[in-house]
Amino acid sequence: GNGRLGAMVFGGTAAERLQLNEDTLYAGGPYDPNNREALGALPEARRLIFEGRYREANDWIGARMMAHPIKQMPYEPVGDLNLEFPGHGEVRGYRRELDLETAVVRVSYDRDGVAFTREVFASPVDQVIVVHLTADCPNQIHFVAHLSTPQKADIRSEGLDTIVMRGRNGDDAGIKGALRFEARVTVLAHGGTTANGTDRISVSHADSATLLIAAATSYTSYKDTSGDPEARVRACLREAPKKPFEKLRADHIREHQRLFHRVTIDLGITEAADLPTDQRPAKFREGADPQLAALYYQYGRYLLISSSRAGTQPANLQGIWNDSMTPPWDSKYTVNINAEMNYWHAQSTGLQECFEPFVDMVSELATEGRRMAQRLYGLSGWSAHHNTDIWRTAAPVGGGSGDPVWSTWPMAGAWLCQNLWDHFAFTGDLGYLRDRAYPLLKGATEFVLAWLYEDADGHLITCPSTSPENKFIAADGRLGAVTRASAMDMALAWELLTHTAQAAALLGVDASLQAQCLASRERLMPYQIGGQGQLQEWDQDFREAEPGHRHISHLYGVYPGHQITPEATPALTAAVERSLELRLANGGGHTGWSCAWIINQWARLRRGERAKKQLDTLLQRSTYPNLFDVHPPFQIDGNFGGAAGIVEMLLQSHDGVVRLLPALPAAWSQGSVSGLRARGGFVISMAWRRGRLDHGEVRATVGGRCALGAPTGLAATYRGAPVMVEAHTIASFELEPGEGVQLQRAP
Ligand code: FUC
Repeated sequence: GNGRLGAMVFGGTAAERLQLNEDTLYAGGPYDPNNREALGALPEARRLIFEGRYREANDWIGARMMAHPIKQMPYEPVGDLNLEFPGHGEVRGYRRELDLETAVVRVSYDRDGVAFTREVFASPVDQVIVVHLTADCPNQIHFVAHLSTPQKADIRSEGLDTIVMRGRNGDDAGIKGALRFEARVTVLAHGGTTANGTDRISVSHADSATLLIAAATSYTSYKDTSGDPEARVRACLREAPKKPFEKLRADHIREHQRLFHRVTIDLGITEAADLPTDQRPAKFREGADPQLAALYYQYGRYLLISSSRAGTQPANLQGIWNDSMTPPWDSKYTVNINAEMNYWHAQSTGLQECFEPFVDMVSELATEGRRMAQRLYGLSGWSAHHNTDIWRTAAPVGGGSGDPVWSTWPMAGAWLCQNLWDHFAFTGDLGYLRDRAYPLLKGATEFVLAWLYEDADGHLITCPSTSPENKFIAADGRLGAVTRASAMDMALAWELLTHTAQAAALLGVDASLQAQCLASRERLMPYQIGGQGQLQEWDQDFREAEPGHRHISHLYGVYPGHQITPEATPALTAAVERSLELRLANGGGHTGWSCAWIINQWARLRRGERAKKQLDTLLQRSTYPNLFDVHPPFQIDGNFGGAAGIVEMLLQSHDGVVRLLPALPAAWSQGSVSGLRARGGFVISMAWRRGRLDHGEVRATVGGRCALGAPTGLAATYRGAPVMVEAHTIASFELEPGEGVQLQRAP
């Protein structure tokens, strides 16, 4: 992928299939799903909940407040480029690889003594997917190329070197398709002869061949579909064919490595690393393949670099690798965990640029979310419910009947703002904070302050409230989902109010809003510890319908939040541990993303062995042979959350302290990293041996105070002078931009 165009490259000998995606090709067109009957329904919903009539509240909300249509628009594939290689069935030495270093796929084999190589990459520089076919003897390249698609489209050849597909996107749930799209393939054969059929190009006896694939839609913005896809693909194919293949390839690799090379990681290497990747997860569990974790981590970075770049759409549930017209959960943006998880590793692994599409999406969603807040609730500010699509709709939707267990959660604004804040926290970029993040945080805060509701005890609560996506068993034995003040809602409000107050203070604006945020934060319904010692999920200690539920929404305050930490809140930390144990004992963590979230939780609780065990599970149980995360067919969030979890075991910075090796498992007793990022704009490189830091450096980019600690202590050198940092203590260093602290093993 190049952020915008993605291809699944299937490999093979007699046939190759490139399954193509373009990041704006969703069904439907701009639409307004906000339910016009909803306004005015809220007081009755609240009354029912306060009377404990949860089921009735659920039905009331389900009948009156849901979006029309009740579902959003699915992401759709462009189609396939098919290559046929007559006579290539039987070959020797077949090898297929994806090189993460170069972002090039390579298929190679030997047929009748001729070595064939096929290379494929998606260039972010030239905005084309490039396929290059070579053999080690002249005149050996014969193939037929044609396009196919599940879309409504017309496919035909143009001249001897071009195949064009022109189509329209699908209608869905009564929303008419408003997009046109075009895919165009240019076939450049070197030597040999070229012929065309109505929809195909064939090449015989060439020495080599290069195919350039461009695709585009008429999507211009979430409100405007009037672009010209033909002009767009022609523009991509104007310059690229003039470049020699080697130049296309070198430019692609340079741009990939600009991002990819920012971070290195070494967790040890064994012979298992020589095995084909699909055989490695089994060795990982035995502890025999620590390099697989490092590979998984870099693969997570590769996938984000490939699916999210400045100017593209953010990575959706399947990144840009969806082959279905009706993908699971529409392959769109689920914002009650999945879309946010996609970016958890962006900051810590040096991929700040890849985060830009997320910021763009949130700012557009904020516009639609403001309209939703007015229409549905009559409230100011903006928010969204648990899903959005490329048309940036914010209203409550759900599968089938739109059950409120999913939909009744107007808190997505707060969660999305956590990612926005973190981007500032990691980069220290005040311009970004002022111009982009703060207006969005402020708008989300306006909504949350208006949404918070004072209960009889004077606490600020949310009502209706769900704990995504869990259900409880009410006193009458009936299932409920909608109640008051879920732990997650309170945690989201706490984090948002904290960050908005901090941002306003840093920018020197909105003094009264700052005060209001802090005052309201103090009045939020506090966490409660339930009868099993667990962190209570809802306002009452309900029994859970599904004790092993995949969501651990109530633990938000540990990760990605930072309200609960072992130092600041030991009793709550113990309750979180208990909650995790209970979830896991009942089969929790069974989806890839859930497993990945739990890795991050254990790491924040400084439980390195538990985090590692969960990572074993992720790699063993929730990883396909190509290392894609399992949530059938595939969901990319687990890849990203898993990569974030690996960082969290090695480096944390959420509580104002840069903590080195906070949750290092015994299996990784020796290793090194370079280029990791911590909040405050610090860049960390370090090596460790026998589970203790050996040497390293913390370097400031923006400068400021760096509080630093490690469980085994450090010998630091600061401005030429030695500073001992005892185990479990924290030392502070004032750093200028570019200045560093050198670290050595404590004696
Ligand atoms: C949430 C999860 C599901 C799935 C979907 C995309 O609804 O509960 O497991 O990940 O998002």
